[in-house]
Amino acid sequence: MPTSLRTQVGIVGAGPAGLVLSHLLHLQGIDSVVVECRSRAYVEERVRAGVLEQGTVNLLAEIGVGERMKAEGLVHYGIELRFGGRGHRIDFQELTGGKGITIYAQHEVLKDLNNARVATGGQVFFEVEDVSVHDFDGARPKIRYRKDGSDYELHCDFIAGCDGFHGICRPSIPVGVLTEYDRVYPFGWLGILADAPPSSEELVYTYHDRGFALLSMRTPQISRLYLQCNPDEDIDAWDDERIWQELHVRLSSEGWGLTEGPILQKGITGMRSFVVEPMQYGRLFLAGDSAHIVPPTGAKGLNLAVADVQVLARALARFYATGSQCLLNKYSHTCLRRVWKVQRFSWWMTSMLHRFPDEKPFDHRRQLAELDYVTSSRAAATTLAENYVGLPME
Ligand code: RFL
Ligand code: PHB
Repeated sequence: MPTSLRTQVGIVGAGPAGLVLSHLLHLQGIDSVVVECRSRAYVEERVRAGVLEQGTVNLLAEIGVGERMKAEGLVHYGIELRFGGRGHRIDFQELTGGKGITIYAQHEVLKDLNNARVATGGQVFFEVEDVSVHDFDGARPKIRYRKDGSDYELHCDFIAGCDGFHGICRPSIPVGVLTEYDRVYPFGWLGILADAPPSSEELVYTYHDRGFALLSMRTPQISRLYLQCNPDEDIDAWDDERIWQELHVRLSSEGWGLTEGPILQKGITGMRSFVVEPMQYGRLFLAGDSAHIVPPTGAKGLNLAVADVQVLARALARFYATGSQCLLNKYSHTCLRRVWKVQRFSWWMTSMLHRFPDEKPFDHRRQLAELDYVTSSRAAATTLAENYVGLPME
């Protein structure tokens, strides 16, 4: 017989969505348990996103996990778009009435969240196995899992599926309920983390004949760089010398140089756009990457995950305060309006900045015209800026 446990909200996954949700609920006096299949060390070291929208920064500060982010995060008020060997700055501050973004690694956010959950008595169970979700079409859903060789059954009022794109929550919803919208791009990103001071103060998005390249960073000492590559590229075919050589070529600009350093980590990521509708079935709510994926060109995945759980936490708080399911019933609709706008932006940035294997000379000229337009028209630059710093919540 499994050991029976009880909580109000059972959360699958301790990524940004799961941990922010758990902390938001705690602050409203709502009890939750998070179950995570990986170890705490793995989650806190996995290199992923780095760009936080102003709204994400504000939320993290409001919920009391912003201290290190405020001290160590790098605040940027613009990005550079580079093409034809020349850079063009998009000035966020001027175009959005003073807004900016903060560079602070996703795994640092997760460390801060885990520390806050531990300090406030939060229950986050790492390295659990065989997680499954049950009975969410009725009023008494359950999460079953194994931990340290023992079986558990967690009884809850609601389940939050925050278990990412490859999680088990979305596939547990009966066939025919969800509609999937999907686009897979014919390229990937080869990403490196390098022990080298960033060669530019702001992020540089480059469109080059040989493909897209991005210069980003984590700290004043550590650079994060990406190259467009084939989706099935073999990472072993890219030794450090080849990576730096390609970065030099694609990022080159007159009077500018790229500083090299030891490569600390490298990997290849596929690129896709994906949405399921609705983001809810019965008492199971999907949030973050379990419900949608964006290609990283717009730097939106983490921010969208945080936006979803803000909506969900507010809806759950209303339910526990008043018994009203009104906001819970609107959860999917509320999130999806914003999700689709962010999908559009991420698709647009991706389409504008990458070389496509099947493109015609017409497409290439059109992309260059688009870049020229975005960097020379205030109206066009404003649409990029207001999406990049983050659209309003509702
Ligand atoms: P996560 O972070 O994938 O967390 C899901 C968690 O669930 C766990 N899990 C399970 N736990 C229990 N049982 C199971 N059966 C489970 N299956 C899975 C997983 O171990 C994991 O800990 O999803 P979440 O919380 O929705 O957060 C989404 C973000 O992580 C993601 O969107 C971003 O990293 C995307 N992203 C970026 N987003 C940004 O906002 N700004 C960026 O600059 C940015 N850059 C990026 C990115 C993603 C990248 N990669 C590697 C995909 C750059 C890259 C290269
Ligand atoms: C990153 O720093 O990892 C990063 C920055 C901007 C993006 C994607 C990733 O668009």
